[in-house]
Amino acid sequence: MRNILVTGGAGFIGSNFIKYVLKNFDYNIINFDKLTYAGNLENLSDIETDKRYTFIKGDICNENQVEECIKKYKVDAIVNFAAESHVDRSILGAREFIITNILGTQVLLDAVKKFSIEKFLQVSTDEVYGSLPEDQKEIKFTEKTPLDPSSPYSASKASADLLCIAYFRTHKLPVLITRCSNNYGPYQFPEKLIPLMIAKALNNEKLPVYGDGMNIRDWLYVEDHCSAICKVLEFGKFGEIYNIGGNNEWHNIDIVRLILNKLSKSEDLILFVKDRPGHDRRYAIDSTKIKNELNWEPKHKFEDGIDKTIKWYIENQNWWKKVMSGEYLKYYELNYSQKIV
Ligand code: NAD
Ligand code: TDX
Repeated sequence: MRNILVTGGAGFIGSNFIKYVLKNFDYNIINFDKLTYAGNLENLSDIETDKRYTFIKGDICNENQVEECIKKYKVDAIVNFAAESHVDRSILGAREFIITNILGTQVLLDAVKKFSIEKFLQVSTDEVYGSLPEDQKEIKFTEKTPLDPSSPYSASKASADLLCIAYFRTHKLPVLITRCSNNYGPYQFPEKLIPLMIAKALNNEKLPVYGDGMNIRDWLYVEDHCSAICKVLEFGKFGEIYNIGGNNEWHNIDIVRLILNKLSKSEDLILFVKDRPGHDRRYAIDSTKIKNELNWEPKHKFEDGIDKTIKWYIENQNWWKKVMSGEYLKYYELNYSQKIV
């Protein structure tokens, strides 16, 4: 394995992954990204001149573009990050989610088959499992938990996972699937909880908390997700699913209070708004399998990761101020104007 095609590498996790791989491995990386609102080449400006890195603007739904890229760069493995990734946007309109997340994955799987690619890793999510009971802390998602997605986003990701497994069984494709919990860290688009709350607090604007703020998410620092993907890519068994999590459950409201506290801002900035429809109450990942079989563990403690993340958003205000404009403002108005009660 020498040449790795990373789809969606200009987004949050993909760009962190590319930097992690260039730092720790000797692979050539081809970043294939459509550059939607979430794709930003600035995320990669510090490595864009690395000889092992190439950027191609392309759409995973476009068979010709995908095939040309695979032929030209003699691709050995594919890691698929490319997706529409925001639950609230999937509630406002599901079509792009179905097209990119499902059809795009099918195009990639067919290309894996046609060009006998050595490995295909599908970056999936814990959201495919639906919601956990909040009062039974011993219950977590395992790889055997049935799929039960609640949003159009998670339904599209679950569909893509099923396609991957079907191609493994039917065509014997070298497929690997990872399902990770909520990531946080530098370069996360400020539509997601942690960067949105940091940006709002720094701007002294209201912080919109959905429902009662008691929903639970299991937070993992993005670099730990990247190291887990590398483990699975190197040592994972084809046809297998690997859950990845931080063993780090937080109520949303406590995350919001923590951010305000660290920025020395008043809790009066919190604004409870109407709940997200179909809002999953609790996510929690059981990572026993990846720990035992692939010897992976997260390295970052939440207290350190959140400090690093807040520091990054303080020091990179130009980055997030630029992306919180134009199309984003229209989305923000559409999503949040319906939620103010
Ligand atoms: P993101 O929205 O920040 O980035 C998505 C990237 O995909 C962008 O660069 C975008 O331009 C690109 N893209 C979108 N449609 C494309 C297409 N048709 N062709 C090529 N490129 C396209 O997303 P993220 O948060 O970095 O998530 C990356 C992946 O990880 C997604 O598959 C997501 O489901 C999964 N995931 C995310 C999290 C999380 O907490 N963010 C957790 C678990 C899994
Ligand atoms: O303004 C907000 N207010 C709020 O209370 C936003 C944007 C979110 N929330 C809540 C909803 C969730 O309970 O915070 C929690 C986290 O929300 P998001 O950041 O939108 O993440 P989530 O819906 O949990 O999904 C994320 O994790 C799994 C990623 O966006 C997905 O791509 C990934 O698959």
